[in-house]
Amino acid sequence: MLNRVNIIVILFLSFISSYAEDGYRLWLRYDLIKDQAKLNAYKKTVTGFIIDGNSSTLAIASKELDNGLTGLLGSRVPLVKSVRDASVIIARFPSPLLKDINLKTDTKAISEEGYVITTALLNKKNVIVIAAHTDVGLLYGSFHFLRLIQSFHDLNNIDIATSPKIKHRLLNHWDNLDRTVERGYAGFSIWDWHKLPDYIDPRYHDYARANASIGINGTVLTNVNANAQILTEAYLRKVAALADMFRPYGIKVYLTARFSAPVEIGNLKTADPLDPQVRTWWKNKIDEIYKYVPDFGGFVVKANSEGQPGPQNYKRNHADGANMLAEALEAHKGIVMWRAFVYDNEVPEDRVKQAYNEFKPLDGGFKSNVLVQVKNGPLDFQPREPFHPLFGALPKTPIMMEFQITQEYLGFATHLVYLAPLFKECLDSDTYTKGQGSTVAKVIDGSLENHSLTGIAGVANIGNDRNWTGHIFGQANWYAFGRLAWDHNLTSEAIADEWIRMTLTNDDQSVKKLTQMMIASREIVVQYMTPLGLHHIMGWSHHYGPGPWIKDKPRADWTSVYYHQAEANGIGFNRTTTGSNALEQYAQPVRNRFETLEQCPENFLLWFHHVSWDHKMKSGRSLWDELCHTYYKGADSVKWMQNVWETVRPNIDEERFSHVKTFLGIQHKEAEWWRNSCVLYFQSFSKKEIPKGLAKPEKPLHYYESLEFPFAPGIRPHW
Ligand code: BDP
Repeated sequence: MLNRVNIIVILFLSFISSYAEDGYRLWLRYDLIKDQAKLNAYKKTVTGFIIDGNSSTLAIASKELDNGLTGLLGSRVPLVKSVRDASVIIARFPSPLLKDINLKTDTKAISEEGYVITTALLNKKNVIVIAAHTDVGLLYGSFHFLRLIQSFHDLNNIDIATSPKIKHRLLNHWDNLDRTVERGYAGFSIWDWHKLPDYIDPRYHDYARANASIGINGTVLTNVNANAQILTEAYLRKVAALADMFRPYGIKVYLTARFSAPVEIGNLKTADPLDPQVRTWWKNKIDEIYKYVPDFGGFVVKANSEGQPGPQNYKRNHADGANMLAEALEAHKGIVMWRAFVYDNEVPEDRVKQAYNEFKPLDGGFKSNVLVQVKNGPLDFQPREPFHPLFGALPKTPIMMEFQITQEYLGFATHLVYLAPLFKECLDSDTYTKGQGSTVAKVIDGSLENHSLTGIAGVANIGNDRNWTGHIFGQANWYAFGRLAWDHNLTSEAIADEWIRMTLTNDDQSVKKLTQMMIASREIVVQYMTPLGLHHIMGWSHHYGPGPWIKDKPRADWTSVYYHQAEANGIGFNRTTTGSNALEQYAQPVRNRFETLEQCPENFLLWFHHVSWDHKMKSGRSLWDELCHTYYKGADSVKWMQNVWETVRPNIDEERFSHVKTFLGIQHKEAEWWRNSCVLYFQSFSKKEIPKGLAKPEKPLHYYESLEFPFAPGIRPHW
């Protein structure tokens, strides 16, 4: 029998589902489960929940469970007052609600943010217990519990105990105060600085929910190319409003510190980190920040890189700069994330070597609340790079990872590229710095060198587009970053499976096909953009589209010809002992593996070697033929992705189906554009025919070279 409450719920649900499927709800959709058997099973197990405590964090958990369970199960799952009426118990250890329950898990094994989700017997009845040491742990556990139902997990005998492997799991927004986003392709910044602090956009809550659901616990609000204005009183009030809003979700705010702020907003004549007045200025400024934001997380700093000011302007080093800020932050338990993305115009050295050269001598010289933030690869977020040689090379310094979620070099927001395989490739790389098994993951989770201060950052792909990330599948990259930040042992496949089930469909066949497509998508983009170890051959400045012909710019290492070195005899950057010897920065046997042409994996060939066009590849083809075949294979594979997408049509709503379909069309067009441009351009050196069976590009090289995109999104503004 339908009672009144249920009728209202049903009306409400049909109202919700009549909303356009514009992607706004991300993976937190909570639509009614269509599989009747599953629905019945969950309805039987989940009849009412109880939460012990009443903090604002628990209020969020309660609301999420209420909305989520009601949506998924189609009728209200009440928040009950007595444990006798509850089938799901959410409580902090040692709660009175848990006193008669024998938990299977040793609660000591769970860290502050961790949680358990387990089944237990209470009064001869099976109950599900979500338990943690903190309210935030319970919030994370509640999201996980909802995820189990969203992705059709069996709740009988469930027994999960999980804690994050990395302490600081942050998004880095490259957002400017005028709301443009550097390298952002999903609209403008979601931070509406003008209306803050008074107007709190409801969207901030949804942003926080999404982050909390995957365990992200910090957000750096501002661009690494920093503006000192953010440190003025007017802006600190705005930052405080955001921090207050995010706090119950377990999210701390961080800012980027412009090194020259004491001069720009403090009226000092210098920003020299050893100058007592400068040190006092920063100390006072930091004390002031903590008055507004008592749990302020700390600073990210880009210094002496790409024109940004830094300690080297005063003949000091990176440690001098970082330590000055760290000293003032220490009293408040704040941290400094000092970026290692540095390269110097004056140094005529292979750019990929410069960060290591500058930071290696500083190991042991940083204060204990400093992390050195290192990009996954030594160049700059290319479709494929080897791992950065700094991982494992600074044993006395906590090193944190910086991944780029926004697709600056991966087709912007219109290309479907699932990034978990790229992230995993780096995390799973063995640095051998302490013998076999010294993976990058172990460097950044602190286990290799026993560091307790650990961190990971992802450059956000979020903007004010209705679907947050521009491409529906861009959401998967935000999701995957958070999941891997929590547990880098998860596989790319498992994360894709979860995301698809929560976001798109629970149809097993479709999930399987989409997982395959997502996993393949990373290699496909490498094939049609930068195969066989090519890198940095994109369009000038905006980085949109191919630009292997880029040369004669103010800096050689901002051009493409510097990196591919194509000439009549061959192509590739020699980084072996006979070349720039960048390989000397890696430990053995990594170095040897890359050093010899025979052993070097072909997907890194042109990263490390300059190779003759006639070089025989493993396939038996010449390098030239292989290069062409790979470009064509990549572009053709996008057609395969389009076909896969067509096959799942019956299980996807019309609106998101056609969004993705249209974007795949753009991706295919652009993949062919990349292929044609690169093959024709490199042919002008190799002077060889495009192999038989591969269709000739429809336009001549000069056509592709003539294309201009003055208004491509994401361009850096003037700082
Ligand atoms: C490069 C971007 C540039 C960023 C820089 C950085 O093109 O906009 O400022 O990285 O990470 O990839 O600082």
